[in-house]
Amino acid sequence: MKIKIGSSILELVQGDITQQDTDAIVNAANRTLLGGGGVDGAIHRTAGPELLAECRTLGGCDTGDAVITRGYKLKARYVIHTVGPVYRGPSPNAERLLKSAYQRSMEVAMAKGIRSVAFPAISTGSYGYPLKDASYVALLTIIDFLWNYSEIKLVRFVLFNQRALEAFETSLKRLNPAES
Ligand code: AR6
Repeated sequence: MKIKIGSSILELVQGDITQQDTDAIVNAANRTLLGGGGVDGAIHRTAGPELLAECRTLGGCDTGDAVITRGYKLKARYVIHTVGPVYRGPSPNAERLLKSAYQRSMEVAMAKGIRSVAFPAISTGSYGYPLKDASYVALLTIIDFLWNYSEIKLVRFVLFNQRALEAFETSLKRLNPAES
């Protein structure tokens, strides 16, 4: 599924974030930035040990913030590492922090002159954020950003399985009823 937001494209695909050829891919990291499982583990494995070496120099990242490194052996030139909230039940704070993770990632991308970014579904794996709610917050934040800033021409959500893809498709239809 693909929609236009101003002069930019927002796309939902099923796939593996490590294989994306966008200028940057986003990592669902933790505050240490020293690696982990899920997307984080897969990105570090594909990028190679130089990525961890660069991450060690950064001194961590707060929840809801984002930092950028090179992509090393990845197809993407850059990795934007962001930290989503650990989900402990519905709360305005969890929603605010998830929104912030997407927004800060886009700001960091824009500051580097990046034109295309691929995102995973931040916080929906080990951090336990329900896909239905997380997908809505993710899409609302990105759509809002793309309406306000047109420098980033492509945002691709790369969903790991059919269930995640369907959750994002349902949320996108809710946000953009003309598209079905
Ligand atoms: N490509 C795209 N999506 C993926 C991939 C992949 N290769 N692998 C998993 N997913 P998670 P979080 C999906 O746990 O919830 C790490 O240990 C997965 O199905 O990677 O933000 C970090 O170090 C899920 O929908 O990230 C942190 O400690 C989504 O990506 C913690 O996990 C996010 O799952 C962060 O947890």
